[in-house]
This record gives sequence, structure tokens and C-alpha cells, in this order.
Amino acid sequence: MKSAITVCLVPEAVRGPFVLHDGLESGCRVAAEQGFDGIEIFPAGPDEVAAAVVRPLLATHGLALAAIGTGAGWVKHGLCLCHADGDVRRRARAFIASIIDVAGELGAPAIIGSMQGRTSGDVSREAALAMLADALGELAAHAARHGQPLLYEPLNRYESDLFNRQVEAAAFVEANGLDAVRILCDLFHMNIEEENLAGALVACGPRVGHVHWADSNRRAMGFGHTDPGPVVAALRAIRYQGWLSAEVFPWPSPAEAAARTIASLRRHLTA
Ligand code: LER
Ligand code: MN
Repeated sequence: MKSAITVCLVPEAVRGPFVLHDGLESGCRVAAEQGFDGIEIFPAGPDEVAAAVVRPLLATHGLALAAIGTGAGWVKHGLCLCHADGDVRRRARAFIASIIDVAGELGAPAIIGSMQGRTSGDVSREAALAMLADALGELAAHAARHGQPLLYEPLNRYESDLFNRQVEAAAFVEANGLDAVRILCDLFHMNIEEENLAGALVACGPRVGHVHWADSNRRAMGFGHTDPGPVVAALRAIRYQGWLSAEVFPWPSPAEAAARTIASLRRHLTA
């Protein structure tokens, strides 16, 4: 398993659960100094993560790219895949596809989290799930052209009402034949929704494609009450070899959140 830390480039998300907010160059420097294997980027759009910009920075600092988030499409532009307005849905897909392309060029997958949206007065659950399945199918095919999976993230009930639990999301993906979609298991959302973190990971098995490594209160692992031991044991049991990426608040400071994260990973991955 590999360690990553989040770098947010979106001013509107400065209060979001991302550790590093001072640009890519600084984010890469801090990630490398703290001993992370890679970074996960939350960009405003595809241009600021163009391969020509990101590749040399990663090379200089000996880092890999874990994933790129697409949530700025929602945060900045109000786009989502289940919007009642077909034009908004089309623009949401185009935004995600543009991130898939830059991420793919850099050998990494894109994440669909907040861009999934939720049901509304105008969109029933049945309609929203049909829109989601269709969009995931098209975007996963797009990602497959880069040899990448597409990461779909169940969110907690306060952020989406589509899928809150890992196994239900995995069953939906399976029932719709979305073989190239992998589940992003965020331990913060899971702490709210799952009975048992380890049990949910084991039940998801080979569908687990990425992990957001966060404590119960969305601070760095070690600053809340999640026990990471059983989580790591479950990931080992399903032979997960992907990223454990710190998508957490920069509390009490970015440096301390980074240091606490890497300490928790070293303790549990080498145990
Ligand atoms: C949002 O709460 C989240 O967990 C992000 O990873 C989704 O973009
Ligand atoms: Mn997350």
C-alpha cells in the first residue's frame, strides 16, 4: 500500500478536507519532505494539472500521482451528474472527462465524489440512479482508454443520498456491469455510515480502488477515535495494494496533519 496526501488548488475549498493549500510546488515539497509516496490533487480544472506542469514537479520530488478529484465541477460551477437540467449534466460529464484525460496522461485515475449529486424534487431516486449508471458507464469507458479505472466514492448522508455505504455502491456498480469502476472508500464517510469499517472493506473486496485515510472526525488519523489496526488488516486480507490518501482537515496545522498521517501509516503498514 502507498501513502498520499491531498493538495487542494481551489480557493473556494480552502475550508475543505485537504491538507495542503499552498500550490503544487509547495505541496510536492512538503509531501516529499514528510516521506509520502505520492499526492492526490483537487484542482479547479484540467489546465492547472496539465502533464507538462505536474510531471516535472513529481519527478523533482520523487513522487507519484495517486488520483485527481473532480469536485471543483460542483464547488465552482454547480455541476453534477444527476442534475435535473440535461445541459448541466452534459457539462458535468465533460468536466469529469477533461480531468480523466489529464489524470490518465499522468498515469492516475479520476475521482467522482461530490460530482455525483443527489436526488431532488425534480429527479426521483430511480431517475437519479439511471443517470448515475449511464454517466459512470460512459466515463469509465473514457478512463479505460487511458488504462485507468474510474473511482466512485460513496458519501455520507449529509452530502449525498445516492449511495452512503460501500457494499450498496459496489452492488450497484456490479448490477450495471460497470466493471471498470472501483469504489473509493473514505474512512470518514464510512465512520458515519458503516457498522464496521473492516467488515465493509472485506465485503467490497476487489472492488476497493482507493482509500481516503481519515480519522472519525476527519482529522489526520490519530486525532480521532478510529482504530486503524483492523482497517489495515482488512485491506491486507483483500490484498489491497493501492493508495491510502490523507483527505483530512489541515488541523492543527498542515505540517502536523501530514506528520500525524505518515506516523500512523508507518506504524500500521510496517507492523
Ligand atoms: C467529499 O466529502 C469527499 O470525500 C471527496 O473525496 C469527494 O470529492
Ligand atoms: Mn473523500
